[in-house]
Amino acid sequence: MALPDEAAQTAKEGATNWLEPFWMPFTANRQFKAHPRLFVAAKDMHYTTQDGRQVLDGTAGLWCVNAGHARPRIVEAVQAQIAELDYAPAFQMGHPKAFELAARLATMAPSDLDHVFFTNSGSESVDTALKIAIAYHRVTGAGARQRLIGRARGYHGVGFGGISVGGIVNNRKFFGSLLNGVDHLPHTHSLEHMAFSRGQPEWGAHLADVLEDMVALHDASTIAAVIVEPLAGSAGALIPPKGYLERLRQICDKHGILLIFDEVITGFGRLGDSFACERFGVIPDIMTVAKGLTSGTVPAGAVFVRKHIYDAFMENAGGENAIELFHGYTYSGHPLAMAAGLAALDVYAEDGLFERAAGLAGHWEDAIHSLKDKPWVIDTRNLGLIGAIELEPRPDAPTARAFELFLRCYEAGVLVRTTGDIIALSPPLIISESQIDQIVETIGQVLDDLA
Ligand code: PXG
Repeated sequence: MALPDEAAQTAKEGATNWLEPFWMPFTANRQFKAHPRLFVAAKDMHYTTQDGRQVLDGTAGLWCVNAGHARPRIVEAVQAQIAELDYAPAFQMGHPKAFELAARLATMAPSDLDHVFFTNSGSESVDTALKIAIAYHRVTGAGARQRLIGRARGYHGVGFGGISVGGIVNNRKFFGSLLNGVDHLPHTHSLEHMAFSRGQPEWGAHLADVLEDMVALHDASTIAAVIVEPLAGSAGALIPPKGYLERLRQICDKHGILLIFDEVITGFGRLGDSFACERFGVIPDIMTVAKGLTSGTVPAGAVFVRKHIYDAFMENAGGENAIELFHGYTYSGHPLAMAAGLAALDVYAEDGLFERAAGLAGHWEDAIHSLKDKPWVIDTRNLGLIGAIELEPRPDAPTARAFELFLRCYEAGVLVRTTGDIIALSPPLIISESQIDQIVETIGQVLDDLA
């Protein structure tokens, strides 16, 4: 691939490959650098590749560009913000847009999830939520509650807290002993019991009862919180069984355990409501978001807490000048992120994008399940504007078949995401029915001649 002029000027003397210095995240670096795939522009539903091709975005970037690419309102808000107030100190000082966005988010979230702590990513949101949960018990006199419970196949980002409660083996096994005192619930996915379910599977609510076994083993007085994704995204779109989240909520209530929903993927309309907790009618004590908060435009995340949690910190911290929570980031509530977040919420509301996602869900479901009888397909599943197609792995090479499909779809002009042998789809909420059909037809054609 030709070296762009600018990169040529800055490339190190003698560098054989200008792509070499960037150590890419969660990427097969050697494969990529031998066969680069570069996007140079994006607008609405499409990326433009470096060689000038249009690629339909079937994944909203990485599950984040919910409003579609380069929406003028968001672009202009960020441009204006950097000229007006580029940065303001985040500790002991503030700027109006952080308060304004927190207030809008609090109004948008159900129940009394009405206080918002800003971060810069989903990983930071998760580690913040775990720390708030443990500290909450300490400030309310239950400091022995330190144990955290996650779930197998859970993804909660890449901080040490997040990988400790997470349950994706490759994300954990290289990184030492992780946090102490963490247990994992079983995941809820079973091809035997739920293959080809439309929407929420009927089977699996009883798996929440394993939490009772953990309480019996450790005693509730040692357990701070349970964290789950309402719908597990990264593991390949594992849809929660009917009644499962309700049961988790009941058991947590019974034992004074905080329930954390990680809504980094499910927040901001992905399932047709503002948040998954609203859709499922199950309210967590703490909720993490990122991605769609700014429609992917500026890195940002947030943690919502219910009123009693915030109040506990305010009431137990000592005198008025005492800091209530020793936690925060240089860029908590960064002006560019706040401007982007406010503009994204405007676009979501004005274009009715959450309702649009809900309205498209039926067509999306039919489209995803139309791939049921294609070669190698062992499951199709969906909820809201999330879909997954699970492939039979090649016996000698797990993940290879799905990766090849990903490459071929990209060549055919459609961006999909694969995890293991699962194709995960999550388009921007502005997608049209014919674009949904294009995604599914492309995948179908690729499957037809995939070995
Ligand atoms: N929690 C959840 C539920 C996530 O999905 C994170 C936390 C971490 O967010 P940050 O912003 O730190 O990356 C995530 C991120 C994929 C994929 O294709 C998923 C994520 C990120 C990148 C790729 O499955 N989820």
